This record gives sequence, structure tokens and C-alpha cells, in this order.
Amino acid sequence: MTESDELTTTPRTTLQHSLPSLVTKLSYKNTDYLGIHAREWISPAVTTYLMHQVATNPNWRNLLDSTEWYFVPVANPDGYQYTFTSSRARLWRKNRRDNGGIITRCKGVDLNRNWNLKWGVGASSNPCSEIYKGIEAFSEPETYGLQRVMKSIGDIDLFITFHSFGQTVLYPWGWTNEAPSNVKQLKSLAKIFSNTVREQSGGRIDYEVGGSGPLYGLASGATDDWAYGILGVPFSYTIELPDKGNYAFLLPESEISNTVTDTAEGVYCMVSSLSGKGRCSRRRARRMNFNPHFRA
Ligand code: 0X9
Ligand code: ZN
Repeated sequence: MTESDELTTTPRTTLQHSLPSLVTKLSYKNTDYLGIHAREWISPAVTTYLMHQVATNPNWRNLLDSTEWYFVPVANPDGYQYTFTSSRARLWRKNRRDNGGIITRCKGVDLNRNWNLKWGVGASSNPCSEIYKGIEAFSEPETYGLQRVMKSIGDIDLFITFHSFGQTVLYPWGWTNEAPSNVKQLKSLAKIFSNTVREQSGGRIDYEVGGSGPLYGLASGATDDWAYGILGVPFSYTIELPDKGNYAFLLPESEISNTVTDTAEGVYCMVSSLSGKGRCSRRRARRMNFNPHFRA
């Protein structure tokens, strides 16, 4: 195959059905994304855009020989669909689980409180709560299906779950204020994201970097802690996308384009720095001197 052939070859795409989310696998190794709270509409937009970049942008090709990407654009399909049904439903967060109950009949489990690492800390047992943890860890088909797929992938180097809002890059732990063992490296890679986005946005978008617990308050049963603590993913993040609370979950349509392109550039540089390939590799990876798990 010639070099120009390679540039025009579309990556092989495999679809796997994990109940009930759809994981799209492109034929490269080692990165992983998802969006899980229904009302945080910018998350599926970012994930879909990233998927498109990876699949079609020739400028990303220098990363792809050594990387494999997994995307879950909508990890909470019922909740997401519900937010389109009325202006009251627009701010729904959980899935649409029928929790039973004779008096309240409150629906929904918070899918980011349902994973089995320290399940229950900073979460609620009340089905009417926005942060209801469910009857047990992985009680929900969405989380149960996703963890099965994630376990089946094998070693994952970088896990990013997109949420909104806040403009923060959060690393573990969320269930305790203790810092994890590779906190320096987690912080360095997070700063690569935030610096890249700041440059790319002409200084407009400034992310704060920090531990989930210290910055957002203790909350367990979330995907980032599970990926880090149970799967052993060395670089695991929750990225709270823009804005900082002005529009909050109702980010205007006019902000989508900037947000997805800024975020994609940030992710590109994270992966480039980790893999030692691509535009951001030399400048950043050497200085940071990390790459402990990357299997190029
Ligand atoms: O509370 C959450 O689930 C996330 N924030 S949001 O406003 N999008 O709901 C933050 C999760 C951070 N990670 C952990 N606490 N482990
Ligand atoms: Zn969220």
C-alpha cells in the first residue's frame, strides 16, 4: 500500500451491541469515551465529533497506527430521548428506570452513581433523588452492559467521560479526597488538555484541573473511579465541558461548533503526548517523561 492509499483508506468500523448502548470500535488501539447524563447535550455532540475526526480527518492519521478508539456517544439512550419530549423533561439527568413505589413512583437511577467502586458514598438511596444510586451496583442495563464491554476490551490507557457543565478536568478519586498514586502524571496530561484548549480558543476557554472529590465533593459509583480503580486505566478523567454556569446545561447551538473543535484538539494532544506520535508529541511527551502503560 502506498502512502497516498493509506490516507484515503477509511478505517474499519465494528459495531458491538452492549445492552442498551452502542459502542463503536474503530480499528485502532487504546482510548475510550462516553456521555452518561441525559441533559448534558454537549457530551454526545463532542463524542460524535471526535469519532468523525478519528474516522475521517487525515491530520489525525499520524496517531492512528498505534491507537485503538472506542466511543459511546449516548450511554443513557432512554434518558437522552426523554429530554427531547418537553421543556420540563429537558433537564432530566438519570435513566428512565421505573423504581416502583406506591406513593412517589419516582423514576430513574443516576448512571454515574451505579458503578461498583465504593458504591454508595456521596450518593442517595432515595429513588426521587437526582443522585439515586439504584438498588445495587450495576442494577441498570446501561451500566451493566458498558462495564462488560469495557472489561472485554483489555488494557485501556486513557478513559475520558464527557459531562457538563463546569469547564473542569477531573481525575480520581471521586469517592475520597485522597490523591491517587500517579496524581502527578494525571495532572500533567490533564494540563495538556487544558493548555491546548486555551490556545485553540484564543484564551477564551479556561479549564480548571483537579481531583473529583476535592473539586466536586465526594461522590462514588462513577465511571472514572471504576475505570481507574477496577480496570486499572492509568489515565482516567471526567471532563466537564463548557460553560461555567451561565448557560449551564442549555449551552446555545452557536457554542457547539467551537466546543467540539476545541475539545477534539485537546484530546488529540492528550493522545499524541501519550503515544509519542503526532503534532503534540515532541514538545510535550518528552518533558513530561511519562508513558508507563502505553503499548504502541
Ligand atoms: O456528579 C457527577 O456525576 C459529575 N458531575 S455532573 O455535574 N456532570 O453530574 C462528576 C463526577 C466526577 N467523578 C466522581 N465523583 N468520581
Ligand atoms: Zn454529568
